[in-house]
Amino acid sequence: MTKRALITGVTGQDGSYLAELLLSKGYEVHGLIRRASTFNTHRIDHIFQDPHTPDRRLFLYYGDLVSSEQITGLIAQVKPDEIYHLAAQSQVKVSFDMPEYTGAVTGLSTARILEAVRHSGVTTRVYHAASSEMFGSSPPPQHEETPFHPCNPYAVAKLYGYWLTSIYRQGYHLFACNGILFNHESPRRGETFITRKISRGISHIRAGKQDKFYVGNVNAKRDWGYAPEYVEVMWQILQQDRPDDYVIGTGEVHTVQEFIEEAFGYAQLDWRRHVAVDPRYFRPLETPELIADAGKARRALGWSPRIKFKELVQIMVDADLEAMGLPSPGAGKRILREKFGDWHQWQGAVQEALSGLQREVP
Ligand code: NDP
Ligand code: GDR
Repeated sequence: MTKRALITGVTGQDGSYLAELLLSKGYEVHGLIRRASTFNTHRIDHIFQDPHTPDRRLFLYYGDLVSSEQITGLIAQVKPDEIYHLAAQSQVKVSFDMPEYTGAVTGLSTARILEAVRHSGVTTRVYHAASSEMFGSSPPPQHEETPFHPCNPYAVAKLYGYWLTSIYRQGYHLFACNGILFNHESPRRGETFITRKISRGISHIRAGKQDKFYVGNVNAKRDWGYAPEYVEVMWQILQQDRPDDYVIGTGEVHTVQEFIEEAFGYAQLDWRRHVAVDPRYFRPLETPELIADAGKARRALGWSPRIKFKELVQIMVDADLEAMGLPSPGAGKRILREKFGDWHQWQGAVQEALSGLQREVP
């Protein structure tokens, strides 16, 4: 039997990789996308299938998670075996500017999904994209039992979704799980997050389009991993016999400053000439240090990351240089080829599965 998955946030970094992974596993994938006046499907254009294609396995629907009008009907109609709830206003800095909106999307959307599942009578497994940001100022390393001390409106909204997921699991016996994922990055990372801002900035500097860019707090410490490996574990979490929550991260910590130095060094540029601090990027309150203790995922799921900090930097810098039409040092591409067989792991599988199908935007 073909399994059916519903992904919210399918146009985002994680949603696009997850859609590829599930298609390569033979799933029928249903994705919710926001209507925009410009195209917002660039991360999934390569897997898009024309609605007239027979036997297609990717279906896209317009819907916005600020309201439940679309999601309730969609769950009843699609009857997914698995729901991956990834959609969110995911920018921490923006959550200080838009705390109410962030609560409505990032927090309340989880209530809308869980309620829709509960009332639909559909037996489905639910993955909620929780976040390491929920740990906030709790000292590292952080694991499943670490107390939560969130430092921003985004983290508070995620915490609401986290607890609801736990409550619906216990109270209504839903197969509902929280993935407490630490920062994960890739060439598809949104351009305003710091890692991509750095790798993209380097490619613009190398192309002569820009001489300098500005950053905020360079002392913050983060545990950065490679996004395709993190969507793989989302899938694993929903394949277990029992629903549970898992911390996912590399266990390796670096400052933003170290990311800058590593990336510029790799591109053979002097960061001092091109990077400056602008307080406008400071946050009213910072999450100081996040380091995952992913021991439970290692023991229960057999999961451990294959890509660590330096490799991640090389992958991202290579990708942005090449996207700009420039030669790259090439170590990042080599790492992916050696560890995953291609630019990223599922490209071959997806292309084969979808070969011959027309590519268009919806
Ligand atoms: P992105 O910001 O790349 O993607 C967010 C997705 O949510 C996009 O598809 C976006 O659509 C969609 N979305 C936003 N608002 C709405 C809305 N109102 N209605 C419908 N869809 C909406 O995030 P990531 O892929 O990086 O992260 C996936 C999830 O995991 C998020 O919930 C994030 O908070 C969480 N997370 C991410 C981590 C990371 O390091 N990446 C770590 C821990 C948790 P559009 O394309 O139109 O903007
Ligand atoms: P984060 O990611 O807030 O950890 O949330 P981000 O890349 O935005 O910031 C990481 C750290 O870098 C510092 N920083 C800057 N950040 C941005 N965006 N831009 C800058 O110019 C800059 N300069 C310094 C930040 O202050 C911060 O300390 C990400 C998101 O994906 C969330 O959705 C997810 O839940 C968490 O990771 C885990």
